Parts: sequence; C-alpha cells; structure tokens
Amino acid sequence: MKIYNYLLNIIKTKGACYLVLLDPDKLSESKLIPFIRQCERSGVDGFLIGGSLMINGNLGEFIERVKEETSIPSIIFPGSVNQISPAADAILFLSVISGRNSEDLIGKHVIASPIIRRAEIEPISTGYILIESGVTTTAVYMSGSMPVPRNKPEIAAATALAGEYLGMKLIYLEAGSGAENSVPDEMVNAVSKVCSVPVVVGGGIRNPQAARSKVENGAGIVVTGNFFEDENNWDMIKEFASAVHNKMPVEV
Ligand code: 1GP
Repeated sequence: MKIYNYLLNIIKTKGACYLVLLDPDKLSESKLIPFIRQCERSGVDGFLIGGSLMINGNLGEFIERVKEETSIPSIIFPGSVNQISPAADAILFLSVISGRNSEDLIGKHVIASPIIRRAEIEPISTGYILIESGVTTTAVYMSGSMPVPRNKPEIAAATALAGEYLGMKLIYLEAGSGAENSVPDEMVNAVSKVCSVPVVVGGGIRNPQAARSKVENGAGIVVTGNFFEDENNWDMIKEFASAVHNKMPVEV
C-alpha cells in the first residue's frame, strides 16, 4: 500500500494529485530524460507508464531509465497483460467496469496476478470507466465495449459506486487519450459525490483551467498525456501542477 498511501497523502496535503502519462511508443529516447527533469522541477507527483499497443517500446527498459533519473513514483498503466515489469513501483490493476466483457473485468487479471506477485510490485485495484468523448478512442476500441454516454452522469455514478463496493481503491473516469472532449465536469461531480475512494480523471485535458475544474468538481487525481507530446508545451507543466494542487499557495 506504499504508493496508494503516497497518493492519498498528496491528495490530503495538496488538494489533488497530478500524474503525467509516459507512453514508451510516443516518447523518443532523446526527449525522455529532459521531459522527466522538467516534470520533476514542475511539481508532478507521479508517472503513469504504459500504452495501448506498445509497438516499439520495451516497457521494462523504459521504466528502468525513468527510475534512474527520478524518485517520482512510476506506476504502470497497462494496455495489456504484457505490460508488467518489476522495475515499476506499482501497477493500476484495471478492471473495465463500464464494459461487460469478462476478459477485461476478470479474465486478464487471472493471468496477470501471478506475474505481478513475482514482480513484487504493488497492485492498485482500479475501477476503469470509459466515457464517451466524441470519437472512438483506442481504449474503447481495444476493450470492445460501449463507453458510458456523456450525458448520463447517473450511470457513471452507479458504476463507480459498484466498483467501490467491490473493493476497488481508485475509480478512473477515462475519456481516452487524445479525446476530443474530456470527462464532463457534471459527471466528475456526480461520481465524486458518491465515492469515498479517489476519483481519477484523464483524457483530453489540454489546459490548466480544465484540470482545475476537474479538481473543483471532486477529482482526487488528474492525468494528462498527449498535450506534452509537443515539446513547446513543456513550459506549461508547472501551470498544470499548480492548477491541480488547489490547496497549495500559487507560486509566482
Ligand atoms: C490518461 O488517457 C489519458 O487517462 C491521457 O489522455 O493523452 O488525452 O491527456 P490525454
């Protein structure tokens, strides 16, 4: 529970936690180290590492390089059962509870569990809820399931509550990487109201204001990925972190 408790503690002290997604397929060798340094300087609380396909990247080697460079926790955000490595600190043990596909609800977990145990990394049980976002995202396509309609916050809330009652430690509202629209604030609000575990929000968040409004609506953890594929945006990492850390005094 070390990393889970770390996340809870950040939420308690800073108001919310800011995680940046590193996709080994998208982040070139030459950009990785400067990007990590910039994240460290800018107040990022942790890295989610993973990708839907992992076409070129080697996850284990990638995490090792990240770990050499920083003490910020590395948490695997697995796109498949192949994405498990002892180099990480923890892994989001994702169950796609918005879908009805048994493989993504429990099947892959049976295969992954002994590997995670051998790797001695911390599994963080996470109810993963895919939200309709304007386009068919990779996450929706790969899971072969229907996302929750954007205008149905009550379905998201009931699904999240079921996840919490099943013992899940995080509820992740996912619009999908590169989503046209992020998860609606009203939905974040409806889910946060019924859940006592932290609500993670990710997908399509492209400015600090959007990040802040997820937190104001109850998100405990905000995730961004795509936006920083463009190096010209790296200067804004700090603004994102300050927007998420709403209990901290604003730095000038
Ligand atoms: C993590 O999929 C997100 O939940 C990341 O989304 O790449 O759109 O920021 P973006």
